[in-house]
Amino acid sequence: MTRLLLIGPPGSGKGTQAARLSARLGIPAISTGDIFRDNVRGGTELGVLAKSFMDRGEYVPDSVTNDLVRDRLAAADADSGFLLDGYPRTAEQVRTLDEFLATRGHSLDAVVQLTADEDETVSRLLRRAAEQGRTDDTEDVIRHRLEVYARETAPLIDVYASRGVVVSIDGLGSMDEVTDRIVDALGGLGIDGKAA
Ligand code: B4P
Repeated sequence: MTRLLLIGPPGSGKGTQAARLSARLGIPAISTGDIFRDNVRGGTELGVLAKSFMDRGEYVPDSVTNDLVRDRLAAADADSGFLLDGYPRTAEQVRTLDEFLATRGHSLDAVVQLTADEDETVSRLLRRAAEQGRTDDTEDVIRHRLEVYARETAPLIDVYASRGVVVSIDGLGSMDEVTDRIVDALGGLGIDGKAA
């Protein structure tokens, strides 16, 4: 059973690597960003609320996000492990996740930190804006997302580092190179994919 999370600034490759690792490790990738975007597309109440925060580069309120993730983690397919992508992002979300796992006698096996400098992340997100037209990928909103990340989320890495579970991975290079680095680092911890 493998329980992982991926953490890093917007554009560091979390969503990209989560999909690849999910396939390699045979565990569901749970992306709060994807869940919010699905709801925006579906025009649900949650989607309308989430969009009002996402379009400004702000985090969706903890109360909403925590309820959503608790429900998702309680689903049967997460029993055999999971890879959280983009959650937790605040100290309150860490507390909620800790509590959820502790009541089940579980804990995280590893926290994969993806690093990438600001010039690279901004240029990746502007490229994605040109290709996909995501409404939160305009330059002003991207800069704001990076500020919010530095203020709210970057400090969480120290929290997990003090528990000895952080694996820091250089997110620069090709997508395949980054995947190989993560797979190697997890392999060193005894966390292996189903098949090579
Ligand atoms: P997310 O969906 O998590 O968006 P993100 O931080 O931009 O990362 P993403 O995973 O999409 O991008 P990636 O780096 O993989 O969150 C969006 C919003 O949802 C947040 O701003 C917030 O409002 C809300 N939200 C989500 N979770 C929340 C939470 N827990 N609490 C509150 N609010 C929450 O990829 C970026 C681009 O780089 C892609 O185009 C990709 O193709 C490219 N790329 C990736 N790897 C590359 C490589 N090695 N080389 C070149 N390009 C690469």
